[in-house]
Parts: sequence; C-alpha cells; structure tokens
Amino acid sequence: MDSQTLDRIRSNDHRTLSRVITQIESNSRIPDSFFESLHAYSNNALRIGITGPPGAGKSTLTDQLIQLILDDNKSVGVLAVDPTSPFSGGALLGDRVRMNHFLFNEDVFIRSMASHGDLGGLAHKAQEVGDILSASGKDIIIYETVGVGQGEHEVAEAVDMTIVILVPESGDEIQLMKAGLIEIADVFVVNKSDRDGADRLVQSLKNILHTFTQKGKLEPPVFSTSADRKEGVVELYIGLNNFQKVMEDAGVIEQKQINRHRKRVFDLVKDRLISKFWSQKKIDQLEESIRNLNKTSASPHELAQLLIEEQS
Ligand SMILES: Nc1nc2c(ncn2[C@@H]2O[C@H](COP(=O)(O)OP(=O)(O)O)[C@@H](O)[C@H]2O)c(=O)[nH]1
Ligand SMILES: [Mg+2]
Repeated sequence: MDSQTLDRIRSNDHRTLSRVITQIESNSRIPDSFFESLHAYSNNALRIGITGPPGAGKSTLTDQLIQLILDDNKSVGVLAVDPTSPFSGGALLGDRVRMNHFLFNEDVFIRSMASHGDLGGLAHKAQEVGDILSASGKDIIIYETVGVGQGEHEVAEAVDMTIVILVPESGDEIQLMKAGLIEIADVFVVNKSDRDGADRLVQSLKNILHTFTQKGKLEPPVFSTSADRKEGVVELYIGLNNFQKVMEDAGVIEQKQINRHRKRVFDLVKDRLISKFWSQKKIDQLEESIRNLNKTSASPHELAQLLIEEQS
C-alpha cells in the first residue's frame, strides 16, 4: 500500500476504491498506518443496511434509492454483501446489471463482496469498506445483504440504520420474531404492496412493533412500497430522512457508533493477541502433546493453561 493510495481514495478515484476493497475482501494484510490515516476521514457518511429474504426487492429498491439520493445532490456507495456465496459476483451479478445505468457516474460506486465463508469477518470487512467509501466523499453508504441467517446481523453491526424489507410472502409474525429481524430493524419496509396480503402485513407489523418495542427504545416505522412500480419510494426516502433525525436526536446513531468503535478495538486486540501467541514453538509444543491421544494424560484445560503460562 503506497502513500498515494489514501490521496487517491480521497479524490474519489473509483479504480483505487475497487483495488483496496478487493484487498480487504481477500484478507490481504493492509498496514495499520493506512487505517490510522484513513480514520480522520472515515466518519462522515450515513451507513444504511438493507436486508431481507432473497427476492424481496432489495436491489430494486436500492436502485430507486440511488436515483433519489442523486436527485437530492448527494453521492452514494453501495456494497452488496452476499453471505451465502463463497464466490464474488455469482448471485449478485444480476444486481450489478440492473444498476448498470449508474456505471459512469462518479457519485455512485457499486461493488459486491462475498464472505468467503468467513462470516465472523464480515462485520469488520463491511466496516473497513464503509470507511473507505466514506473517505472518498460518499454521503450515504448502502449495504445490501441477504437476510438468511447470520450475515445480516454482522452487517447490522456495521451500520447506523438497518432497514428490513419484507414481502407479503415473508410469513407470519411469529416467524419474523423467531428470525430475530425485529431486534436488528430500525425501519421496516413492506415491498410488493401490489400483492395480496401487503396491507395486512403492514398492519400486523405495526401492532407487533407497538406491543413489543421496549420502553426507551424507538418504535420502528413501517413503510409500504412497490419498488418495481416506483410506488411509495419517494415517501420512503423522505421518511428515512425524517427518521434519521429522530434517531440522531435520541442519541441512537451516536450510541451505535460508540458500540462499533468499542467492538473494533476488542476484536483487534483479540486477533493480535491470538496471532502473537501462536508462535511456531507453541504450535509444535501443542502438536507434541497431543500426538498420541492415548498417552496424553493432560486435559485440554491443563494444556491450554500450560501453553499460556510458559514463556514464549
Ligand atoms: N410484484 C412486484 N415485484 C417486485 C417488486 N419489487 C421487485 N420486484 C421483483 O422481484 C424480483 C426480485 O427483486 P430483487 O430486487 O432482485 O430482490 P432482492 O433479491 O431482494 O435483491 C424481481 O423480479 C423484481 O422485478 C414489487 O414491488 N412488486
Ligand atoms: Mg439483490
């Protein structure tokens, strides 16, 4: 990583953005000094996560939101994170084709990122990419993630506002609560409002949220859209701006940022201590002690304690 990289990022050079994001995606070691200098420029963008079941209309809606953001004289970075695909591109290729009309617009940067099966690392990768997009001057960063399990929780950790997209086919309220989506959502969107059952879902979501939102927490608003017909999307954009203010005034966004900062420090310390600990000597020592399980009398707990106590 040469010293000009940060300058290029800050001058919104999309090729450099791509190159650095590829390095983050593939776990290449990027020097601390780079992130130290990046930090001062990494906190200006609003980070929004958009999650929901496959086919709910996340990409269609994101595409519409990009246009509204541009109309609002703002710039946007989009990171499509696919926790289900071990390969880059793949499932998300269709999305990229759909958003192709923004290809030569320097106020829009769109990238997909695969998790390479490393779900645990997704939160910090999403963070780092967000820092880079923020340093390039993007006002808003959107993360599109398929909500199928763990991935959306990882991404929710990296954003200021999580939008959960549902469709009338998403299932009943009980399933939603089981899926844990209510815990991570700041905002709900019921998309495909052109389909049967949409109004009922909006109503029952509102009821649940009203009943189950804890005291002192903000009750998530529920919006209704038909993304491919461009219905309700302007109202959603205005509603998101308003709710951002509500979240800011309530200190929710600042609290999320503080939590992120703390967690990043915790994670970095953990990673560094672990990699420092496992010297070749320690690895050999462990292998030596467990080579023949029949003869190994020490329990895993004893061995761990021995390895930790011994000077490296
Ligand atoms: N009927 C209907 N179809 C929609 C709507 N929004 C998106 N779709 C369609 O649903 C499919 C999946 O949309 P996509 O944006 O790729 O979903 P994603 O997997 O959540 O990103 C596409 O064929 C869209 O054209 C909508 O509001 N109503
Ligand atoms: Mg999509």
